[in-house]
Amino acid sequence: MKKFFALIILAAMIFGGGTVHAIPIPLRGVIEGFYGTPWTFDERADVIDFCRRNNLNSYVYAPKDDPYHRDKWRTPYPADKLDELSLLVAVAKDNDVRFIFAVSPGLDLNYTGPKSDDDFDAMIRKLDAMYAVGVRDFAIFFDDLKDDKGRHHEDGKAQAEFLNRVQKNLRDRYKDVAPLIMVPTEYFYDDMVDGDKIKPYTRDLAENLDPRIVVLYTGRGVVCDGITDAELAKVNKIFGREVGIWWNYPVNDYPLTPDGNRNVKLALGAIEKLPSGKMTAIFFNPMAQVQMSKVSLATGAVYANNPVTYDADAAWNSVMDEQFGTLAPAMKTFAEHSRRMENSWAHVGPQDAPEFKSAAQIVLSDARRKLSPDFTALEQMIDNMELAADILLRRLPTEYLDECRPQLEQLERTALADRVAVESLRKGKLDPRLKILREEIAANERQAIVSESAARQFIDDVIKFFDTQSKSKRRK
Ligand code: 14T
Repeated sequence: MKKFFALIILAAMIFGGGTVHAIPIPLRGVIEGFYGTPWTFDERADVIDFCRRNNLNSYVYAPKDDPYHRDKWRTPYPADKLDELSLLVAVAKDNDVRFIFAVSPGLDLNYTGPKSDDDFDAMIRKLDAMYAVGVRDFAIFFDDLKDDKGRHHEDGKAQAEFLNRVQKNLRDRYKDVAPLIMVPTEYFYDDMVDGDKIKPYTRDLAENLDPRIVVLYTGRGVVCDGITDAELAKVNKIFGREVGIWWNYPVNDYPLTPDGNRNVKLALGAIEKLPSGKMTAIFFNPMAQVQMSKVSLATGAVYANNPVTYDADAAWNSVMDEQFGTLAPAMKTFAEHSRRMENSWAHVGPQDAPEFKSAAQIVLSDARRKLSPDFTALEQMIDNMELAADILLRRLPTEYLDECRPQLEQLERTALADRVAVESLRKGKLDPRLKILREEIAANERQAIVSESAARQFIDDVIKFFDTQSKSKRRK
């Protein structure tokens, strides 16, 4: 059946002069769902306006470190905070963007026992206060409830019954609330199954959850390298409905090295490798850095408005041109070195500077075989990096520069060291400045990471090349 529709669409594209009606994902937008300092009012209002301009229709309010969202979820917002939220709800309404209000009660929610009715009432009071200021979309999240042993203690049936009860209470009293949205405790596929068996929590949740409630999941892993249509279909089958996606790109709230800080690498690539088939919702989890998030969010908007025709590279190029105008060429060079998010468990985003990487590998393998390498392509790219960093440091508007100065300075240092690395290879002798430059880069890596597998890697590779050379000479 799916194949049949794909064929019809393909035929329409070929015979219909390339025009096919876009089928936007019904709920599409940004989820402020990251750990760390929440966005300010102005940043949120700016993002909501950005949503309207990019035909994204939802903003999900779920900042992990708003105490009233998670840690102290029962506590009503104090008057000043509620005022601010109500103003934001009005901004969303003016922009035709749904303001989806989320609560994360899982840390200490009582599903059963003497306190369970009190907790249910606390949740309803919390949501009612938001209804009163104009919110019509609600979400309840149960993610990240694992203890230090990596285990959780949630009961899927109890959770489903709690959510069903909330949903029923709201629908009975208000005719204009949208279906509830939820995130399970086992929110990525590999955590829902054990081999080919569905784990008890997920099975119980899926069996008991009101079919109208929207379920979000993040893919195979928490932060993973894409979702295929087949993978999505498996999760749809588990939950007996069309699920939605919580997409963890460009979010950068996790460290990339064991001792590393959060928010140090900017995810400036296109959204990619997402399904083209039907889904009910997609929400992109952004970075703390709002302006920098807009690159990938804008490509996400192109995707969400027409998943079938989405071309990640084309979208990325036109978004860059649109957002940066005359600075677009420089910004593209910078962004090419800052796209991939990778650590032991997170793997997402287009590879950093693949052309640099392959040019560097060719140069090094020539050097190892004692051929004289052609440095032209590599040097051209190094020049571009330095020029881009220089232009952007001088010309980017402050609100942008405030979010990427450390990374641009790191790009500049990396380009400088790359140049000394090339010079060393050309002379067949390691320039002693290279190790000093590498130290300088390393000293800044807790603040800024760029191109760690491409332009930054080249420095290590060249130093290693000379180290092994001098070792083998000594042996002779
Ligand atoms: F709800 C989920 F879909 C989800 O993604 N939850 C969090 C999210 O708030 C966070 O921004 C995101 C990226 O770090 O991943 C989830 O949080 C985690 C999960 C982990 F397994 C953070 C660190 C982890 F090790």
